[in-house]
Amino acid sequence: MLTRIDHIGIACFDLDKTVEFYRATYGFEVFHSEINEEQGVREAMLKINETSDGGASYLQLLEPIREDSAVGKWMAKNGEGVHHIAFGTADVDTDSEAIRDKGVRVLYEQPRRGSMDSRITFLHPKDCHGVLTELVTAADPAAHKGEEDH
Ligand code: CMX
Ligand code: CO
Repeated sequence: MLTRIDHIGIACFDLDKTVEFYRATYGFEVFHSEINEEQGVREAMLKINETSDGGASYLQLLEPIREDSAVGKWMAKNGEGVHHIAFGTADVDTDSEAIRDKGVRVLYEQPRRGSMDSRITFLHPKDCHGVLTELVTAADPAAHKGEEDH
């Protein structure tokens, strides 16, 4: 069951400047940052609020580290902006299979590693009314108390 908005993924040209904008304008601080080589991004997670399912909602700021990455390709066409939304679930495997059975293209055969050791998959935007949609199962939240990996 999808129980929260886990994050909104926002593509940016300069992660440090964008982090500073969110800090100076809204007071949001970086909760976690990392480089995800497989996804081709440098990213910062800004925690906005805890949620009633024991998880949290974040903004995920994304700077591409390769032009041919998903975010790099998207930015070449669209510039900066909202790239995807992500719903949180306790069981990404079951939920993504159920959604696949409804005829929506799930992009990965098996969920892959996402931010903070979460497990993630994506639904094709063309099957979701133009919205690239991610499903996320968080790792044990106690394992990531706002540390910086990189
Ligand atoms: N939102 C909405 N539509 C999108 C989109 C997005 N983020 N990305 C691509 N599209 C649309 C394109 O506009 C294009 O539409 P048209 O044919 O009408 O022009 C169509 O989808 C195909 O796009 P493309 O530019 O040819 O790109 P690809 O098909 O090579 O890749 C996708 C699209 C969704 C398969 C790819 O971006 C992907 O695999 N995404 C999942 C991984 C990802 O996004 N990782 C980064 C985030 C990591 C994280 O969240 O942790
Ligand atoms: Co994401």
